[in-house]
Amino acid sequence: MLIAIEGIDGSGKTTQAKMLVKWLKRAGYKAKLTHEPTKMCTGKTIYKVLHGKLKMSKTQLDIVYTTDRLMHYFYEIAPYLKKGYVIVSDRYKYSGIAYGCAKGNRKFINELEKNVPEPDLIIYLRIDPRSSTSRLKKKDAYEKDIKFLTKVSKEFDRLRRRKNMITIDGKKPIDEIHREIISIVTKKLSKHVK
Ligand code: ATM
Repeated sequence: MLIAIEGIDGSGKTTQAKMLVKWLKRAGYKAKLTHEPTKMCTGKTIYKVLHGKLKMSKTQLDIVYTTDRLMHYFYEIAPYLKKGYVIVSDRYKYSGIAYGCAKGNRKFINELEKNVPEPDLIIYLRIDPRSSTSRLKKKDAYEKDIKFLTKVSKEFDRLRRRKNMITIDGKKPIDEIHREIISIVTKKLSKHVK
């Protein structure tokens, strides 16, 4: 089963993804934590752009994000799904769609992402951009821009209507969010047929 944890920067995704994997392992599941952008050559290229070390147009960058996602899926996700792992991905396809659409590439992004495999469950940690940016220590190209994060947030809100996406209030205490996630994941695992 593939679980994606999504949200804007500073929404608590990484903390919750780590806590969930720890809990899954303790509960006896084979579990693996992954992240996008990846550590593969495509992910490294993305971070070079985000840190101003490489120049690329928005469209070129979106193509690299989707390529990175496909590399992620085929090398780091699919082989483990076959072995019965629960994969928890800190960002996945819906980060691509929300950030890409917020940059104004809506039609192009939707076309690019059309054939990227769907996660079984998406947990969206919803938080307002002012609260999230105040949590961030290091700022990169997008994180500096509250206006941009507000657009991304609206795009995530638009995606919330999807039936496999569950929204959690990202301002709640860490442990309370963790308990909510466990309850959602437990229900999903009990219904999940490999
Ligand atoms: P992290 O903050 O999770 O390291 O991700 C780096 C950035 O990549 C993040 N925004 N900032 N800053 C979100 C952005 N991103 C996209 O724009 N499209 C994508 O497909 C993904 C996976 C991330």
